[in-house]
Amino acid sequence: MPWSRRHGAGTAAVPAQRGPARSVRFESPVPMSIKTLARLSAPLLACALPGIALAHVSVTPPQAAPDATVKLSFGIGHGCDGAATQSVSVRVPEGVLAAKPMPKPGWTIEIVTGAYARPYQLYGKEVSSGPVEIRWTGGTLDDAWYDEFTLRARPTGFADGAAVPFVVTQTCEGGTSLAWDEIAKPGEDAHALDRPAPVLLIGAPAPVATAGVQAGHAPLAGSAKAGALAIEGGFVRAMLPGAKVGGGYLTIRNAGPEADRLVSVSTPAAGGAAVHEMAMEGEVMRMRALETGLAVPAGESVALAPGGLHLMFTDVAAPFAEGATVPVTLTFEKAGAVDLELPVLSPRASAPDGAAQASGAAASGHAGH
Ligand SMILES: [Cu+2]
Repeated sequence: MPWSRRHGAGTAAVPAQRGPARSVRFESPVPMSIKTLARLSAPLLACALPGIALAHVSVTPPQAAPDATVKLSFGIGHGCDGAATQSVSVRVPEGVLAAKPMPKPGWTIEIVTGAYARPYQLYGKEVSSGPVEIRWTGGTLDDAWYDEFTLRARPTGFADGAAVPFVVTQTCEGGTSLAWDEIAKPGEDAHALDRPAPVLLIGAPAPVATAGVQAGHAPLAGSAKAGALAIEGGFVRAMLPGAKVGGGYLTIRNAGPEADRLVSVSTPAAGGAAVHEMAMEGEVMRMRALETGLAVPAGESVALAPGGLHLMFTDVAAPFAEGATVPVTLTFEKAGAVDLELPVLSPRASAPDGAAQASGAAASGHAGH
């Protein structure tokens, strides 16, 4: 069994640590079948955000309140080029204190400690060192399986809205490794990254959006009607400061007997707007513009939703801010131009009622735009 291999050839692949490091190893006391565990969590591997490759390493929940202890699960969706994962290392970012791994049957835990860049107050005590890296080694996670590696930690001293990347390195059978260490610079398009580090957003939980639940005569935010078409449940996700690219989602219902086609999207809030689809490029899911528009068959609904079809806004002048609205014009071949206001929900919103946002839903879990 490959379990007996503690590290494979992974040590060299682990990023450098801060300060002098010390390593403590714990053997997991429970010799449970890892096959069973992997099977239980196997369905959770979809990627929710437009343009981010499927099965990138994710962090759940994707958002945490400032200065609060949070349980974080890192989802590993595939091996290294088909080879089974035998170790997973999570680098604990500066300012994330008191990291404690959750034991994992079949895996050995290693906690690497080191000096912090500055002292922090933790429960009334000053701390200047602590865990800087957590490693799970000695297990086997097949390329075809999904599993999560969990730790508890306390992000400390981050500003509301901060994005905290966790560098994750997988080491696989045969000694190959995969480092999820790319971090989008301000203004850089996170879509372009091949190996993005999973990012934890720091922020108080978003208030539940009212769009979709308000009653009355005024049209719901994010909805509109034009002829046989009804646009429903529209929203855009809030963007990180400096981000240039945003995503929008809505459902188009065609109650009429004739097919229609969404041929263009425009908004004064962005330099460019288009309908994108997700498509496999080799092993990687990428997005691309629908060159001939989006067909809306008679009597059917077409959903633009996180992880699939979406409105893509590029060259956004001022990042979409939660609580605001974005005016959008959809132009259809037959129904003509339809104006609507899309409410800006949390960067993690996956539905207009906010029900699934930041709740650890399996559908979310990647870095925002
Ligand atoms: Cu896109």
